[in-house]
Amino acid sequence: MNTNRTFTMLKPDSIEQGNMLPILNMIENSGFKIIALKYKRMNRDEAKKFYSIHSDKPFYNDLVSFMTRGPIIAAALEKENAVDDFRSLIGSTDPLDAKEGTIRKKFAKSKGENAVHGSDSDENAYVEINFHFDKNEIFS
Ligand code: IDP
Ligand code: MG
Repeated sequence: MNTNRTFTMLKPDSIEQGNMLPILNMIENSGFKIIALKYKRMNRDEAKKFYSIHSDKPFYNDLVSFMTRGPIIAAALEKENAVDDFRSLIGSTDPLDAKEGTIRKKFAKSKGENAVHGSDSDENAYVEINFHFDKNEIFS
């Protein structure tokens, strides 16, 4: 298991509000190397599969609709301690709880539309990177 990688998505709200480049800047300025990058729109099946762990949650349908309403940026990131450091950079799920200086504090409008995704474990980072990227699309 590679512990130096994580996966992120800039969610549709970030793209709609013109925050794509400021967020990518924050990510690079925090020491993450972008080793794969894709601008794409997920279809409903992809979004349902990506978030299948939440399929029993009350917000699942809204989450799938939100994540498919427009394009996202998907990226694989490399840095020592990538998963934990990236979770620190993005802040709490609910921007009201997110610390000053975090991406969600700065850009997220609500707990649902919260600007970015970040993997929660090395295992999930591996699964999520492979969900969105072929091996030959990763430049490490
Ligand atoms: P995380 O993105 O901080 O890891 P998770 O609990 O894994 O948070 O939830 C995945 C995503 O589902 C969140 O980023 C958010 O978009 C959405 N979500 C989580 N909890 C709620 C909620 O209580 N209401 C609405 N949307 C939620
Ligand atoms: Mg999560």
